[in-house]
Amino acid sequence: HLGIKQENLGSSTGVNWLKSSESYLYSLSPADGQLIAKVQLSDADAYESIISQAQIAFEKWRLVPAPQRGEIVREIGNALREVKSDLGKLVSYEMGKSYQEGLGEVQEMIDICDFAVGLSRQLYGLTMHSERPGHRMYEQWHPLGIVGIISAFNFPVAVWSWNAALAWVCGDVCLWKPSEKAPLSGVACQLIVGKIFAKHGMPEGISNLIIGDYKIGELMSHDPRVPLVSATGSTRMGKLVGKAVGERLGRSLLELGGNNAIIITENADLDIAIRGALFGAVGTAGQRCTTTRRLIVQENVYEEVKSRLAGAFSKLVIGNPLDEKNHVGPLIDQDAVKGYLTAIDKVKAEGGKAVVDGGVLSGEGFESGCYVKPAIFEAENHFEIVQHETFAPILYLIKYKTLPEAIALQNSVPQGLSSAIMTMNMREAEAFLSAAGSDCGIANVNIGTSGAEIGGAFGGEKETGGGRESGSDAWKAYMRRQTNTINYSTSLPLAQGIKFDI
Ligand code: UN1
Repeated sequence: HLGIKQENLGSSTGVNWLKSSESYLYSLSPADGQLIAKVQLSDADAYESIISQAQIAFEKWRLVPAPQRGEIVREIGNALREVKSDLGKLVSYEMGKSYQEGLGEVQEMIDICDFAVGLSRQLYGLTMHSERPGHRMYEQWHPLGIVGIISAFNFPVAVWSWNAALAWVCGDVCLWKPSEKAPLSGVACQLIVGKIFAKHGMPEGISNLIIGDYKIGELMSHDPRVPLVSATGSTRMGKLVGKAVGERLGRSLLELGGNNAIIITENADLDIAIRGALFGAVGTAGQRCTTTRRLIVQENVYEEVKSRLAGAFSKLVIGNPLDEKNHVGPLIDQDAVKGYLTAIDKVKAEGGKAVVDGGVLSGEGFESGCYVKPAIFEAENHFEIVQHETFAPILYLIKYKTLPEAIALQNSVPQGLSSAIMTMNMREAEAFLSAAGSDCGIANVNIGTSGAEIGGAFGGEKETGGGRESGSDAWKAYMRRQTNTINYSTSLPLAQGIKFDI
């Protein structure tokens, strides 16, 4: 139903599919281990032809009035509504998240399109009062150019759309390198949007897809023709991108690893706390950058939280993500399973105690070897493995006595993406949200760490990279600001009262 055919399994500039190298990327489903398709990898030549198409497209697209650009994004949102279940299913099959979460991911895409449509009439600049008589000052926001988007397997389509929908209404054109682990989802999206731009007679190259490995990421990062590179993925990758883009003084927008904690105080509504922690820890099989990795629990409720959570984990049904009776699907691949097993060995070696032990599932339905048991360990925050983001469903339980201690533990990791406190006590909640509270880009009260809505700015501090995508005023990263001073008087006074007469 998504129109994916043999001839469009590769890179493209809109509806024009490029034939490039004879190397392929194999898209394997972690759900059943089957090969879904092989997708043609692009090389440096294909990259060059895409960049020239994108440059030509930008010349035209930047002059289309922003509300008209918004109208096209509205149609993209409507097209996504039509294919929600098919695209949700493809995402679920290709990367292994539950079908419900696949649908949720497509809903995020629809939501950001709606947001972008409204934004297309609200790309506001300020006006200022000039200190000089007969002068007017204002600022305006202009399109930036080609936006490079590097996305990760865990949200293979939504994170691209957060960037692309905003970039398009801002008048930019996009060059998207989807995750090597989910290229088909990328192809499906390019087919959906390519047709809509073509229907409006817009040039090829407003939406570009480039299927490739890290070398394509390197080309983009070093390329001054790409003024903004927005990258989502590991801290290791983000440091490389940030360094390369920084060297040419380009802009990067980085959304990297998280090590997100929920503080559960003795004043928490434990029903909500347990449910929030459960979905936070095992949703997307622990492969969200917002996944709850640490639970910092007050000592008076620690034992109760521990036993209730263990009870909840025992009810989790693990299996094929397309079967809606299952709560938890597979990890993305065998490497991820290795990472999960290594983390479990490490936490045990450092003195962690299993509350719910892990393990790899085998037998019927688990042939891909990617299904693992969500696990809980009692641990200490300073353990090396606890400081590290393992992209798997492993939850660390940490005990605390006082709230300042809990906040210090929450902040004592290199990452700073998402955080939450579970409490019915207003003083505790406000202390957590204060300047001396959570140091993360996202701080919640009485909800978990994951599942952010698109209306807020999304991203985090420290090793999370500092970028903000999606809602609020994140659009400003996709435009260049210009300050304009206009003299409508008959003289030429200088600013700061400087006299310069001859
Ligand atoms: C990610 O894991 O990279 O807040 C994005 C959430 C989702 C997005 C996660 N809305 O969990």
